Amino acid sequence: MAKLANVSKDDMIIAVMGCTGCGKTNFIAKASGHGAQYVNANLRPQPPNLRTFTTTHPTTGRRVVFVDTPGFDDTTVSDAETLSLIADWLILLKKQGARVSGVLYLHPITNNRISYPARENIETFVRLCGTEAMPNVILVTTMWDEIADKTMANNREEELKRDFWDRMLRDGGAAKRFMNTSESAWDVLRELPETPVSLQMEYELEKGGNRVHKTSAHKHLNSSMSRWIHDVKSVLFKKNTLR
Ligand SMILES: Nc1nc2c(ncn2[C@@H]2O[C@H](COP(=O)(O)OP(=O)(O)O)[C@@H](O)[C@H]2O)c(=O)[nH]1
Ligand SMILES: [Mg+2]
Repeated sequence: MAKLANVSKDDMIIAVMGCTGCGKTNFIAKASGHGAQYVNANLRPQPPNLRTFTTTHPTTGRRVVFVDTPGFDDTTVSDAETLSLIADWLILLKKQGARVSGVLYLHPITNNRISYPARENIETFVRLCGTEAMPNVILVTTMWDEIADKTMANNREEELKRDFWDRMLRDGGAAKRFMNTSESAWDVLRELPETPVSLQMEYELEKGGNRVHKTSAHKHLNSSMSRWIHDVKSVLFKKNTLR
C-alpha cells in the first residue's frame, strides 16, 4: 500500500469511491487544493493505489483527510484487489482509532447508461457501507458543468435516484451535484453528519479475522463475477450451436 497519512479520531475522514474516470481525484483536488497532478485525462487509469490528501476544513478548522481509491472497473486491477486495498485501509484506520466521517460515491451525469458492471459496483458499494452507515454516504453526480441539455440531465438524475440509488436514499444517504468548483465540493461535504460511523465491512473484517473474502462486499463481487462468466459462456455456446 502507498504511504498514507496517519489519522486520528479528531480528523474528518472522507473516502471517495466510484468507477474509474468518474472524477474522484478531481473532486479531491478541487476540495483540498492537492493532487491535481493525479487527475487523469487519459484513457488508461492511474496505477492502482490508495492515496490520502489532507486539508483544513474551511469553516470548522478541523483536519480533513481525503482518501482517493482506485475505481471499480479499473482495467489495471481487479475489483477484488481494489476491495482488498480498501479493506487494508479500514484495518489501518481502526488501528489508529479513527472512523470514517463520510463516503462519497461519484457518478458522471454525462454517462448515458448504467452498464451491468456499474450496477454491480453499486451493489458492492451498498454491502461495503451497510445500512447503518448510509446517513454518512453521499451520492455525488459529477460533470454538471459539461451538460448542455439540462432537462435530459435532470431526468437522468431522477432515474438514478428512483431506479438505482433508491435503497441508499431511503436508508439516509444524500444525493448531491458537483459543479466542478471548490465551493461546490464543500457544499457537497456540508451534507455529512457530525458523527463518524463504522462501515459494514469494518464490522465484518473484525468478525472474520480481517479476511476480506469473508465480507459481504467481496462475496457479492464473486457471485456477480460468476454470474457474468456464466452469461458470457451461454452466449458463446449459443453462437457455436447456431453456426
Ligand atoms: N468538466 C468536468 N470534468 C471533470 C469533472 N470531474 C472529472 N473531470 C475530468 O474527468 C477526467 C477524469 O477525472 P479523474 O478525477 O482523474 O477521475 P478518477 O479516475 O475518478 O480519479 C479528468 O480529465 C478530469 O479533469 C467534472 O465535474 N467536470
Ligand atoms: Mg483518480
